[in-house]
Amino acid sequence: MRDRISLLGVRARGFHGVLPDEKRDGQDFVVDVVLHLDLAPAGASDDLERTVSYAEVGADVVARIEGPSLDLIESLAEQIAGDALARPLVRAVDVTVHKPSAPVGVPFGDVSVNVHRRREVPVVIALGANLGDSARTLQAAVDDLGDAVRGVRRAPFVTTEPVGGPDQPRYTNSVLVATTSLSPGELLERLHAVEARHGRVREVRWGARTLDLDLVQYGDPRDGSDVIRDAPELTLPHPRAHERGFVLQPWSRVDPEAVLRVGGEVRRVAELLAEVATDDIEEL
Ligand code: A4P
Ligand code: MG
Repeated sequence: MRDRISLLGVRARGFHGVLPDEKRDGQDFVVDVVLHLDLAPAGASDDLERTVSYAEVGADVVARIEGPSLDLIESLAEQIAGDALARPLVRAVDVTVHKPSAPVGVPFGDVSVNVHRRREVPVVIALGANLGDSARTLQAAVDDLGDAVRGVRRAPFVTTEPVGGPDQPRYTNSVLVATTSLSPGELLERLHAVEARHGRVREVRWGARTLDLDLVQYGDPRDGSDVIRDAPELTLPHPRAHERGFVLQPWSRVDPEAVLRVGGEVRRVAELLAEVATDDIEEL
């Protein structure tokens, strides 16, 4: 994510430090905050709701500087980073806390700490293949995702009857749940790169493929942090996941408590699964 909002040089008086006179007399702290988020939606719509208000971030910073006394500026930086990441849309943050009057004991220009923190977002990815050694390809694809995802849990492979498209072999499918610090667009790019590495070509829609990686859900519908997007290049949640046994069955196996937004409603995946045909699904 290359887009940023920088708020530099926020100054306030605080009582942070190890020494008793720092806690008693206080001193000025200066904070720089750089937020990493996708600014394109706000740029295209001119809508403040689609970005982060730097005024609110500034108020948060001052509240932390003036707030309860801490020993370390490391802790202050951590708290400010936590506040910034708690704001919707913020993917990552850089926080620098300067303490220009710190008791260093020698003449000095500035002392500061800088932390970089990224938000981890839960994601659900559906995997499918019906050409070549499908199970092997799916396992290799999970490995190839590398540092794009963390804490990966993968459902057991199942074989399924093809849904839609021309006559084609049975599919091997699975679903993985993980977290990512990438934006939805960046993650989709990585999925496409892994598909390409495994010889995926796009000729017939819903046609046979060596590998299909679909982003089913990004964020958590339970707390409303899931991304809802209606663009052809990336629709979220995946518009057909809720009606497909080959997604719902493995997903509910790897996460029995999973939920999916369907229209305006947040539904349990196990419940959606009960509404679709599953007799053609076989565990490998
Ligand atoms: N795209 C939009 N939203 C997304 C998203 N959430 N995740 C765009 C991934 N891609 C998304 O995808 C077409 C375009 O959709 C891409 O350019 C992407 O930017 P694709 O993978 O090239 O084509 P596709 O997979 O043939 O189309 P689609 O619409 O993703 O198909 P489905 O609905 O995923 O169905 N039967 C069984 N048993 N098992 C299967 O795995 N898979 C399909 C594909 C059909 N039948 C199947 C299975
Ligand atoms: Mg696809």
